[in-house]
Amino acid sequence: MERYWNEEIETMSRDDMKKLQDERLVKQVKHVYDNVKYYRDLMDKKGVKPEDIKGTDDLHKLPFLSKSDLRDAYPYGLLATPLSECVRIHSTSGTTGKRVVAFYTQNDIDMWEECTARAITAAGGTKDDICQIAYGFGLFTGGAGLNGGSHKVGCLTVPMSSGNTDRQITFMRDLGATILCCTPSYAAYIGETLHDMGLTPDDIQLKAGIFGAEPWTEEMRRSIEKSLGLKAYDIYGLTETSGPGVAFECSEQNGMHINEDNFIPEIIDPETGEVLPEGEIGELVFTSITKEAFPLLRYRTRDLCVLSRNKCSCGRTLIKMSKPKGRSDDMMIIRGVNVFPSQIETVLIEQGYSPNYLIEVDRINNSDTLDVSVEMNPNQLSDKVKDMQKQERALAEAMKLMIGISPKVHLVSPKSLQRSEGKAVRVIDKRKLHD
Ligand code: DLL
Repeated sequence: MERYWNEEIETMSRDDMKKLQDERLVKQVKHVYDNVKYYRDLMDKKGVKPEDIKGTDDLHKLPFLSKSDLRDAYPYGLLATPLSECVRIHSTSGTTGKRVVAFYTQNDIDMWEECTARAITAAGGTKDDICQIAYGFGLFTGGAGLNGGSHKVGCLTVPMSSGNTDRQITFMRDLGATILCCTPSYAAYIGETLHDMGLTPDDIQLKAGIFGAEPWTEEMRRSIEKSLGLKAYDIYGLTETSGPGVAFECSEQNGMHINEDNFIPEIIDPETGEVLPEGEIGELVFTSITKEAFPLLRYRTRDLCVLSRNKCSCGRTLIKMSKPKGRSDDMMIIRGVNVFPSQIETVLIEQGYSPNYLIEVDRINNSDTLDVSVEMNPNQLSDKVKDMQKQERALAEAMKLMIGISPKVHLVSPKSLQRSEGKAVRVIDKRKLHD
């Protein structure tokens, strides 16, 4: 039997949900216009007044907001409530420029934890579960977000944070953790470590994993499910919209339900900004209709995915988003061809290789180069150079079929590539250094 955290919302009819969204959007636009000068200026520039927004059908009239706006407005420029109403901040890692700082009132935290409680429940979590949280705690939203949801559901919560993998496994065994929350790349690493310790999934009690914060493929899902003996559920979110729990997977494990009572999704053409019909791939845009301190209207996530209202076997009526294919800015354009790291990951796991790989892109003599280092599993090692070269060629051929161009594949020794305890770094694009 499917369990819901908030059955009324999660199974609400489309008409009722639209009505709720309409009301909340109108209120939110007014809140933002009245309290945030940055937005007021953007809306005035576009000639839109709060009265022009009567419901979700008018959403397209509002201006977009992008990461560069968040940077321009850093740190307080988009705050919509007095600072004295805020109780917490979280922040992005800021690897590509200035950090983004997001603010939360207590109501914002409650809404966010409600969303992660829905995700934990959809993964089968109840108050009888022991939930080990191995996302990072701190400015990153992963640890705090799942921690709060786990408390709400009433699970015994183990706030491990990431890292110290041997200790993760010891605790998991000693306490009998049943749910693991971390990034998929860290889950894969925990699975590998379990195996290296001479243990099997039968030695642990995990039944579900809630994995997100980075792109991962179906092949990776199956590999983790096998190595840890659990069912792996995807979870999506971003700091700007509160954190994990904007969308979550259910028992169908086929796309993530968006918490539409809080976040209205749109898919747009990333080039033109035109809103695309349901079913088409494009950039995901969110409008947060309940956030108080840091509400974002039509925020461009840069994540590419597809929305679907197809009936879901779990009974939830919340719209679903497909697994993001990666950020539009993760897409590599190599010799004019669009390549996503996820395509390479799919081929690797399908061909029986480990999910430990590193993609390096460079430009040599005006031509783009693509090198993929792939870790072998111990059983793939060979003393014969010829054998190794044959394996490399076969893998390069399989990748060419998938991506359309030929990479140079380098098989490297087991355990020679760096493992990830958070978000894995899969691509080094050296072309950027020359620009
Ligand atoms: O990664 C929040 C989060 C924490 C989500 C824990 C899920 C679990 P940021 O660090 O701001 O926030 O990064 C947000 O990560 O725009 C996506 O590109 C990517 N991302 C997040 N979840 C997924 C997912 C957190 N399930 C950015 N699949 C987003 C693919 C994801 N990409």
